Amino acid sequence: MQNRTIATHPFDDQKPGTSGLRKKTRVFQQPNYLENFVQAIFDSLENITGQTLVIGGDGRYFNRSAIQTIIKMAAANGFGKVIIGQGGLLSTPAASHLIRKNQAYGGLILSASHNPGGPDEDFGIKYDVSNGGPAPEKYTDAFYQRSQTICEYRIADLDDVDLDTLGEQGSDDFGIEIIDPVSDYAELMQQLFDFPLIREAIESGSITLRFDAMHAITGPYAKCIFEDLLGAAPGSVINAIPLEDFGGGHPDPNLAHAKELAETMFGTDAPTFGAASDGDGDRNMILGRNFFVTPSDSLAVLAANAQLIPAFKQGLVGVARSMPTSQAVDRVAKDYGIPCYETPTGWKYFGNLLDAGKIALCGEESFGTGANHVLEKDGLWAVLFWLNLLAVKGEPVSEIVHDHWRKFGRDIYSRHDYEAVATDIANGIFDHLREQLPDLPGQTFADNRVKYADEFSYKDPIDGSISRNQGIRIGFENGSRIVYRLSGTGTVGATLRIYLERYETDTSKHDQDAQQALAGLIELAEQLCEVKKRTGMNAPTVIT
Ligand code: VG1
Ligand code: CO
Repeated sequence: MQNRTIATHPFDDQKPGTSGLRKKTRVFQQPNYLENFVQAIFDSLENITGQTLVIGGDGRYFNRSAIQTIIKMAAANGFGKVIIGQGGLLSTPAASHLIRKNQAYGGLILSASHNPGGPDEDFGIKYDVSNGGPAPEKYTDAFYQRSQTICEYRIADLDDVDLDTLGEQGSDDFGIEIIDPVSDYAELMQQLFDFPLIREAIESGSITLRFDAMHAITGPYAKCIFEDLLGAAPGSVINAIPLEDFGGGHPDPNLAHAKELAETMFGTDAPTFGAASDGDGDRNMILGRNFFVTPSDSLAVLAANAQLIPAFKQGLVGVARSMPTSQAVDRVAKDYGIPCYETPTGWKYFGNLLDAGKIALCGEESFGTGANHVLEKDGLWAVLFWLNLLAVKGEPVSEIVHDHWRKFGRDIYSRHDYEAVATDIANGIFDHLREQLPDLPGQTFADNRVKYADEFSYKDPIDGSISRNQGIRIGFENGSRIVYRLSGTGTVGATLRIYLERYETDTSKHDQDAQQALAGLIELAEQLCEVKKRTGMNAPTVIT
């Protein structure tokens, strides 16, 4: 095997965001762009010689060719072995599991998650460390630093690898193993949940199921788990074949993008349970018949009922949520007397807490839920958790959530996204908000008296690292909150996210429409940030 060293020049924009580096596919396809970033990662890691690297992606356009390049670079940089999902496919949680199971050094996951795919859409790459979790900030900072000074990369003169044939290829000093992407993951799920009980509920017809894989990575996993192992009727998994462009849609599991599923679940003769996942399989959307479960509520319901699931028989040691996620799970933690941590947005901040055994369950408002079985959020795992719960309780989804609200109150919640805002306007909005922060506490807007107004920063309780500027929070005496953040996953301009929540204990008001219930806060949020005024947009691009 001949290694070559190729001269290159830095690109100035290789700073990883909330979850890896995401750019337009054509940016990644520029000569040396992918190579530079991969070499910057390899250069930042220590002692990789002879180690194992897991590689896989969500199957989007450019996945296969990126994987061929990465394999050759891994060989030239001294890795001893690569483990690759067949066809170059691995869901993010499955990749995390494989890293852990094989005691690999780390993994490279090719995905831009819920962003659309194709030659004119998005591509992405992220690195997971040996615990199977996303590289913490100290790594991603190092990757970026290295990318700014890089002047060469190393690549081996290897033939393209046959990604489709299972088994071992390669040589004694560089092993290449193509594995079935689904089987290890499906086996893990069977250890965590009561499959016979769920199967019985599905076979008896008490649970009827529709899962929308959105032409993304979870198709083959969902077919195996729901249809083959749990006996759901063939066709229960829709849009099951991963496509390079996800069929032209956004593989983003929300009511706006998972239209087909939403129509079914809110139509006549809806199944009792519906769910969807995103491009790389780490997000989940949960629906009942005629009922949408907000991700923040889902996290709280799972936390409150965790002991009904085999994996959590002993209860939870602690929970965590990202800062903008609603405070619903805090109420459960308080009731159970367990700690609840508040972290910045992005799964990488949960890793230390999970690893240190401080928490067993965590989640984000952006349709992400997960636990300590892998160190990524896990879409199908969350769906199985709900199925297990439904099988134990024998109640409809809406009843379970209403019961929860009766006990804990409802945190009425919504997120408004303004996409593709010009960067200078977005910065202006934040400067304007920052100027107001010192004067807000004590002011009253309608029935909302401001308790605190600040910019969130987080000190990791395990390694003491500090992450600043993680979003602006305005909290009110009555428990309501408005949070403003700029997205770190977009590829065009800036995306402003406004998170709104209001706490409601009056059960007669629990069925209110969230947009109506939050109307006052929505108006106040605009008054304070002026996004509509400054951009000329008259409505959010997406409301979830
Ligand atoms: C978004 C979500 C965040 C999530 C991240 C990655 O980030 O808000 O909660 O962790 O996507 O999820 P941002 O910076 O755009 O708000 V995924 O499924 O895209 O890997
Ligand atoms: Co994702």
